[in-house]
Amino acid sequence: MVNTTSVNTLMAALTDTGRDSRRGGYSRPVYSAAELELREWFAAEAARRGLAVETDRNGILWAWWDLPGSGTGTGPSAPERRGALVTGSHLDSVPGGGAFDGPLGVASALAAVDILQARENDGTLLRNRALAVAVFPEEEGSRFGVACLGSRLLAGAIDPRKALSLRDADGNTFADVSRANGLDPDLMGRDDAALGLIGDFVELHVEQGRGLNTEEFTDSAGRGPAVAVGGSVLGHGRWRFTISGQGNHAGTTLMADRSDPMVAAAQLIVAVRQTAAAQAGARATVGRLEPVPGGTNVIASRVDLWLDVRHPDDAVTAALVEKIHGQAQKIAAFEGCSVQLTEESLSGTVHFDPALQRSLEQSATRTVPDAPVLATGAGHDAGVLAARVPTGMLFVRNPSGISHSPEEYVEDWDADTGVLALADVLQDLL
Ligand code: HGY
Ligand code: MN
Ligand code: MN
Repeated sequence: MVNTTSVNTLMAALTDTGRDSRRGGYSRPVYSAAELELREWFAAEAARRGLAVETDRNGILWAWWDLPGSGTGTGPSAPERRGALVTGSHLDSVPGGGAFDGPLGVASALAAVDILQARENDGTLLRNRALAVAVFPEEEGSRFGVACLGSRLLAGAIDPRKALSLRDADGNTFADVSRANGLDPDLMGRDDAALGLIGDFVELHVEQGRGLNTEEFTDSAGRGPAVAVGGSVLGHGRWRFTISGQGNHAGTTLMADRSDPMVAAAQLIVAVRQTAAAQAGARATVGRLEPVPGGTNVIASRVDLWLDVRHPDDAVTAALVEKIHGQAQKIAAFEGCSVQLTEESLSGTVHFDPALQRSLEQSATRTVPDAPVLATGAGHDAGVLAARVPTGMLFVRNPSGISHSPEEYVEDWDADTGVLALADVLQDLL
């Protein structure tokens, strides 16, 4: 009899991996020692459940629960795997991120497999298809700058040459780092064989926002549904502004003689906030700014800053970026600087497969009767894969709604409820 393991027990095993003492929270960039340690944890937990663990040519981990009596021929070509049900998420994090963004979906998938294997053993589950738990690399884009890099490569949503030439802060290319982790860059990119195996993809994820905690869903005691079904993923993009001025000495350069890109950057960041605040539903953020050379007694010669803009309407996102670019040009000119804009990634708003969403609503509400359907402002691999296969999401309540921060949190009982809902969703789809 498979003994089921609580998702909280599985998550507890990750508590010390990739802790960031300077930022707080966790820093687990793709292919860092911390993320590789989590990959090993996942492979060991999957093997303990008798799942066949494989790494595909894009570095995506697949743990296969094959149909009974399936041929031993594993690998993506195994015919019995066609139309499989796939669940999972990511293990990499943002710098100083929370414990749940990504790992909760992976740990919940493993805990749901325990429940489903117990149901198959006692005859209450008869499966018509294989199940796989997938782990996608570089979902956060924290090391190489493009979010959902693994699922974009799989789906053909990024030119592999662009992906492979991306560099991390130390100048390592994604090609070199992939090669150092056993992949062949020449084989990376759209993988129709692997995609052809996916019948449906369902991702469980910590809720990033307070949708489940609004008055609409919570009672006077603050109790509310632990789970929501995903309806859509907000379109989002990332742009890099390079503002160039005149590097100089902080002590010998009079204020009137300066072309200081840091001053231009500061004004631009305020303009970004004002422009987005004036547009209903828009989000625009500058979370990363890198002055060159970055000395205390040095007027910067250049400042790179990254803009993250999101809105339900892709045309509004484009118009916001255009407006902000115009503001940047004016501000830079006034400061005697120049500015260059580079689009680094862009994804349109995604609405999940309606039939799969209805199935998730029916199944999830067995465990969580009042589970609402919520949009998410965060990007996900499920959002990228939606262009190629039917995908859906479940969100688990996060009391504060805070994410991409050490304060991200999920109550144990909500996490357990999320697993039960996921198990029911997967069972009905199997
Ligand atoms: O940026 C995002 O929305 C996601 O967490 N990668
Ligand atoms: Mn995530
Ligand atoms: Mn995230």
